[in-house]
Amino acid sequence: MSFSVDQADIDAFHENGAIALRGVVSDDWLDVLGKAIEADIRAPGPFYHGYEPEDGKGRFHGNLRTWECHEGFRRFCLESPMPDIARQIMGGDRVNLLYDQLFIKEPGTTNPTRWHNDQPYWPMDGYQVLTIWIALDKTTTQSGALEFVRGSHKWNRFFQPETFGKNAAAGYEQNPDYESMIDVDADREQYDIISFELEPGDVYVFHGLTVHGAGGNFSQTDRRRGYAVRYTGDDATYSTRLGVNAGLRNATKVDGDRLDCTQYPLVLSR
Ligand SMILES: O=C(O)CCC(=O)C(=O)O
Repeated sequence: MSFSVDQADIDAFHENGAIALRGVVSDDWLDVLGKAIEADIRAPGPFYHGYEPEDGKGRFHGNLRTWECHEGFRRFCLESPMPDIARQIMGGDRVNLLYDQLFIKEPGTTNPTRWHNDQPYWPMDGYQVLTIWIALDKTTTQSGALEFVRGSHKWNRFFQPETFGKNAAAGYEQNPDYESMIDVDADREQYDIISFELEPGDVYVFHGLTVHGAGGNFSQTDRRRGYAVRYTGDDATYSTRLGVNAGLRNATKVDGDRLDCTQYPLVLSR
């Protein structure tokens, strides 16, 4: 099954840096993803980055490159309508899978996802890069809907990566060319913040440079399972900047290379 993205949504993506698309992921695919998520929670792959919240309530399960460990994620990333949706939005002829990532906030996990933008964490240069974030559950303001600073992908600003757990500065090399993250919450009025609530099967699509964050899951009963798949387009090339997530690098690549390889497979080409 294919999914045709309206031109108005494509325009809104390029203008605002983030959109919501409704009814994109079928119940069958949601079932595949739901099973793969439970398998990953039982036996996480090597890039697990979850944590127990400071107040002892809830649990955050984060993990990346899960498609390399679980057949359901692999099929979804490569064979579902997602790569073609990415191509329609980015434009161009080629789509590579950069990687995928889980963001599971169990009921009562009050930890927010800090404001950040993604591309500083990623070993690639280029404008054509986006995330499709799939809602497995109803995702509301109370349960941790994502928020985006409208148009921030056009700032072309690279903010220093931080970990999402307790010790923000740990784990990432400092890049002197990156800026310190701005404190959006300290002055929310100054920024044009947009957010969308999602039903299961709806998705966010947002650019790699869009500043975004999310609240905790304050529901005591409902999970907030988000599954993010990152795709690149024609203009993407490999780049080993300082501060990039070490788990996303590839030792066989040098700066300027096309991404195509087993780790970043070419999924579509026309
Ligand atoms: O789901 C979340 O809480 C954060 C998602 C996110 O930051 C991302 O997909 O880049």
